[in-house]
Amino acid sequence: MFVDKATITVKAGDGGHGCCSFRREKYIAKGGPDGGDGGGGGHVILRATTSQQSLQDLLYNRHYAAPNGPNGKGKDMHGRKAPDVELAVPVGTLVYDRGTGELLTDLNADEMTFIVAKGGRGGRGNARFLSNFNRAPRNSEPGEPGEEREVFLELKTIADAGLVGYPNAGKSTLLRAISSARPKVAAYPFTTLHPNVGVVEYPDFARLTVADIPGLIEGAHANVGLGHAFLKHIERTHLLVFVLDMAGMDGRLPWEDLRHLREELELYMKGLSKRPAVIAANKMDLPGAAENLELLREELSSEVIEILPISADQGKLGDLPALLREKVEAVKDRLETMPQ
Ligand SMILES: Nc1nc2c(ncn2[C@@H]2O[C@H](COP(=O)(O)OP(=O)(O)OP(=O)(O)O)[C@@H](O)[C@H]2O)c(=O)[nH]1
Ligand SMILES: [Mg+2]
Repeated sequence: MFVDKATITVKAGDGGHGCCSFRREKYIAKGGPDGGDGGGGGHVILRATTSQQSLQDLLYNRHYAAPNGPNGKGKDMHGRKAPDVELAVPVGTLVYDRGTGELLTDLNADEMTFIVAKGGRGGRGNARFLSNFNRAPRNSEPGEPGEEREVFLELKTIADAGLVGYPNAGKSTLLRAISSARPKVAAYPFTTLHPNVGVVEYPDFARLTVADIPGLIEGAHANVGLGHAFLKHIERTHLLVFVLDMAGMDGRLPWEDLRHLREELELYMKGLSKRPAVIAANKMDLPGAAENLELLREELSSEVIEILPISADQGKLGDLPALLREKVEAVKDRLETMPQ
């Protein structure tokens, strides 16, 4: 099951209380204060990881609490800090405070962490209050309460490139061909029901992440089909890969598909269709595809966009993997040199 939204409550551990105690030993009169400090409460921490693709694990348990810190004891024994509770979430998880609606963080990199509920500090024991004016302090502090809040998590997938196309165009077949991801492939529309992210590995160990989302159809922005709910998963990709069925197997024409896809992207989010893009002209092994490729080139003659003829299910990808890398690196370079 793919889950991209979850609401959970998190409660960090309370700090332990400081202790009030005096040293008592034979032959030592007035031994002085020796009450230890309370230990800090555990934090609740969110950790982003590429090994999770969905927020599904958070669906079955909505409450997460970290343990309280132990109280301090006599003989200057301080409580040890309580262990933290860590929740793994997919990279690209946005964290909002449910109460205020404020965006708390965007966990957009692998291994990034965020303390979502801070553990309470332990209270000081009476040994800390010893002074020249007060040789026998009887005050000690209670521990601070741990933070508690309700947070809303939303996953917006982060990948270098996103595959965009009509159902059946061969997006998942392409992802299988270029990465070790294994999304389901079948000869009917809407085979893919949720986004998949695959990692493309190059001989020099460079890696590129590619997101495959369910097929888009006309009206997707208005929630027709499955597309809309998943458009947010390509919103944060650097490069769009339009996957077109060049053989027009489902009775459509590739350039019209492209036009509709761009319209849907633009209606969903202004400017999205203007992202750097390439066209993967798929199913070139089928009759009619070669003619359509010529026509597509003519249609797009006024545009600067690369069109790569491929046959994904035969593993004939031409220069596509290299081109994806080149384009993604170019976009990233540009972003890095852009003034903030
Ligand atoms: N002949 C031919 N068939 C292909 C090619 N690529 C994909 N197919 C077939 O097209 C059908 C659809 O492929 P999928 O990869 O499931 O398509 P998709 O775009 O992921 O479809 P949805 O998940 O439904 O949006 C499958 O039967 C594939 O075997 C190709 O290059 N040539
Ligand atoms: Mg698919």
